[in-house]
Amino acid sequence: MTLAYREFNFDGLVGPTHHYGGLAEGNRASVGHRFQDSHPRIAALQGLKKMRALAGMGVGQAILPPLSRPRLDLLRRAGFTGTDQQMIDAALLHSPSLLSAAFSASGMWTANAAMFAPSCDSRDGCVHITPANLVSNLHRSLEADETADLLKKIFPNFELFKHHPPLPKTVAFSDEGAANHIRFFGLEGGRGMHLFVYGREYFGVSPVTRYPQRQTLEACQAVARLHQLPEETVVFARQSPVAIDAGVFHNDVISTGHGALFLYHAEAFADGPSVVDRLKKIFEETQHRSLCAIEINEFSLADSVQSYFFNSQIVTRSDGRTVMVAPAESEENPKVRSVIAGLMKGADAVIGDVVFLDLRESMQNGGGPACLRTRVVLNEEEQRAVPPRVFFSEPLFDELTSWVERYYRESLSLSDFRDPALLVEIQTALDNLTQILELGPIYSFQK
Ligand code: SUG
Repeated sequence: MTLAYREFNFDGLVGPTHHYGGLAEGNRASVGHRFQDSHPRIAALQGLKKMRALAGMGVGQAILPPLSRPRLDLLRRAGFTGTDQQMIDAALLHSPSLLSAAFSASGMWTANAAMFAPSCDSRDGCVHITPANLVSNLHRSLEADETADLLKKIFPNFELFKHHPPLPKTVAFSDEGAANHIRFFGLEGGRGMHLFVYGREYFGVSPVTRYPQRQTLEACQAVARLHQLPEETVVFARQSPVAIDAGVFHNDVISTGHGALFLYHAEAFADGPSVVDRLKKIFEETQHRSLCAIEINEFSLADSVQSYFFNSQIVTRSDGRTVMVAPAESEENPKVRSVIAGLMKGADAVIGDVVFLDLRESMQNGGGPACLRTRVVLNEEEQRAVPPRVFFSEPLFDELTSWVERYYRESLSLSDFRDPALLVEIQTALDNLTQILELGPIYSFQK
């Protein structure tokens, strides 16, 4: 008997310190917007509107609160001394990027928060959760332990949810979470199959790239083992080094999947044809139907990175149609727009409808629609074990919108981090948020 399973998008609520630090090497948007003014209020509202659009389609939608920032412990551990104010002033002067890292709101891209395996996939019938260690970037590495604690609050029944610690924090296990993972399935609630994508092999020879290869094969293998995924349901694939050097820092910038649909760029993988053959074969063997794998070669890697086409969310709307939720940048690129039109054409159209969303504040840091969410497949019992207020509703949307409008600044630049009023605003806002979400104290300053 198959239990009723449902996929939820857990979106990261954009935090009040959203800014452009230029912190992520190899992520063109991040580097290109370094130290430009950001707009945290608009950023958070854009994210909330996306959640509302998805929920309005009948898609499972939930929220993960932002992590607490600033992390002044980073400054102290890096040798700055004195009061908080003195450390911030000195860091702004001597190491603005370190200051930016301490204030980074990068936890908003929850596709990188963790990898999840649904209970219908794992051998022990539990949901498995491994927070990403994110060791490739200083600002993101700060997220791992906080995310691990947060996920224990959101998925608190340890019989149902198996929380693994982040993988050992070393380059050998460099792990960026679900951004390099796609779960395919033939039947909702049935056992799915898994594509894990890596850039580098720690114990093997890897091609040299100019930009960092953020995910290792060893990390992918460890997660597949920890999550008790049967070997016959797993494929590991190497990202193309050419793609990495074109700014494809995660696989979700160059391929995507939903159910039995797989869209991938012709230059996504080091050995594309063999990856696709393996996926098709395993899909057929495990799901007893064929994978609809569509290679996109009508636009370049550069167009992929500029438009974030592959970072669209593909979802099933309540009327049964497959909908692509794409960033506005995809509509603005004529080649990409025409590919989308092609996917929607004819009797065998794989996309039934497209919705373009303005997520520019996040996009300017390299975070599109799919980066802002992590997919969690839960059965009814598991859903009941999650604090109910984190599930999206219209009243929650209204409350969070007023909350953002009340506490978030219209714009932020790095020098604003010197303002002592900002720290008070952030703590008051986050404290208030935990009340709205009825989560109890989750931040260290509340304990
Ligand atoms: O890790 N940007 C993030 C964007 C993450 C996108 N996620 C997915 N593709 N799933 C990153 O590169 C920029 C922060 C700054 O520069 O201020 C940043 O961390």
